[in-house]
Amino acid sequence: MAQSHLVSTTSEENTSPSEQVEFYQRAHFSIQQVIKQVETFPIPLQTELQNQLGMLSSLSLKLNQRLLQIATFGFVSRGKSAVLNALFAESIFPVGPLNGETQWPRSVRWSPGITGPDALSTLQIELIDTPGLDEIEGQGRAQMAQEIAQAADLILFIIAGPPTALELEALQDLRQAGRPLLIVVNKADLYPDLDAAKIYDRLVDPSLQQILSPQDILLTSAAPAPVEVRVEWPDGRFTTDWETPPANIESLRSALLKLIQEEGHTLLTLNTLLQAQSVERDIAEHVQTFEAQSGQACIGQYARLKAILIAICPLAFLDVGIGMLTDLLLIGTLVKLYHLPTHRHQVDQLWGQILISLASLILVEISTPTVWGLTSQLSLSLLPWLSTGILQAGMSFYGAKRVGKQTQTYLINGYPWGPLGPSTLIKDILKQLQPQMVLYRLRPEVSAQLE
Ligand SMILES: Nc1nc2c(ncn2[C@@H]2O[C@H](COP(=O)(O)OP(=O)(O)OP(=O)(O)O)[C@@H](O)[C@H]2O)c(=O)[nH]1
Ligand SMILES: [Mg+2]
Repeated sequence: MAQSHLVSTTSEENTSPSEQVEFYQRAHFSIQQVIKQVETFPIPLQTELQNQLGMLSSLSLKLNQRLLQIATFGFVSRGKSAVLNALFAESIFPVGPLNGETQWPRSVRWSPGITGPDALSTLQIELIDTPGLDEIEGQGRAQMAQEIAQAADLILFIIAGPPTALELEALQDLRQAGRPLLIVVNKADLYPDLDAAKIYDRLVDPSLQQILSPQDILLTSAAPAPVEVRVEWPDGRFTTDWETPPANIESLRSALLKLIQEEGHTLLTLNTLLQAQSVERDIAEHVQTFEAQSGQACIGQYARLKAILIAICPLAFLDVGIGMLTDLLLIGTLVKLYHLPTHRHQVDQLWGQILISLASLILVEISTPTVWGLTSQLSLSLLPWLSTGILQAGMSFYGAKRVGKQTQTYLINGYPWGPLGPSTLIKDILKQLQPQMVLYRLRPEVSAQLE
């Protein structure tokens, strides 16, 4: 059944294979570029960034292997492990009635047994079983489950019956993190009256209804409870017996395969880039802290130099030239100091800052005759020269400080925004999303992570 469903949806592929390959290559190149860049940093800074380098390497490996990670997420005893076992049609993960049966995350490769030139055959799929979110003894374990869910490309949010208030809260958190998810309503055998529309109505928060559609809510019975059956014997006797019905997981299986088929590549690339973006921000913050003192000293030196040169230079047009030159030198020195690349976007913004700094200087130059007039009326011979000098010096000092501060900010914030930076690629992927995609509904949340 899943097979025929897949065949019918292949033609609806949302991004062309060449676009998918292009995004992969760009994402891969983007991560490699940062790794190479960090290797040019001073050795003590490189040592500080070992964790970040490790994360970038594993992201690069994940992309190379085309490894799509799907994690279960939910409170204890909802049947997270049972659902995965039913997908595998094998008892791989421990299942039990006691809360906290799963103590550590475990992952297993899943091949749904479908071949063909599509996403399902080019992607490797890993299913990850996690401990319950409300693991009583293990705050740490619940935290671990959160981290895994954040790193996964797709989440199966498993509930049993109607969602509780706490489950709705956890869903909200996932929404804010921009995680794509399917809601699996397990133990459906115990709730015969329940359907997807009823669960959808329980998502009282409109923002949750925005990211989910009733099709993303799937009812399953991964390990149905035994049912009592009446057995009629040839001699006319009736006895009762207990029978365990087979798992009913087909709706989840086909929805999952359809999603992987249509959006698997995009899910993998987008999520890898989101993680790479956060690692790059972290790197930029480390660089800033590492160079904080030198950066301040450098800005101070250039600001003083600019102020002195402009104060003693008698010619107005030379003042403007000196102002521009020192601002440019300051930017150049900061760029070298921070070892971070500059991009067109940042350069344009910095030109804006330099122009503001020059404009304020020109304003002082223009107002000079007025100051001279006033002070000479007061017959103070040296005062005109002194007062304009101080005014120009102050303005130049302040202007250079501003240019320096803005350069620091643009270098740090602009780091993931290079032409091949993860933020730029994420923006490009968001533009390609089609309205029928699950990811399309998450655009506001993903965009919020770009800011
Ligand atoms: N009736 C019914 N029981 C189920 C179903 N799925 C799982 N169970 C039972 O629910 C209990 C918990 O299942 P698990 O798969 O261990 O649940 P879990 O969410 O992995 O639990 P933890 O690992 O403790 O967080 C077990 O006793 C299962 O037999 C189902 O579809 N119907
Ligand atoms: Mg479990």
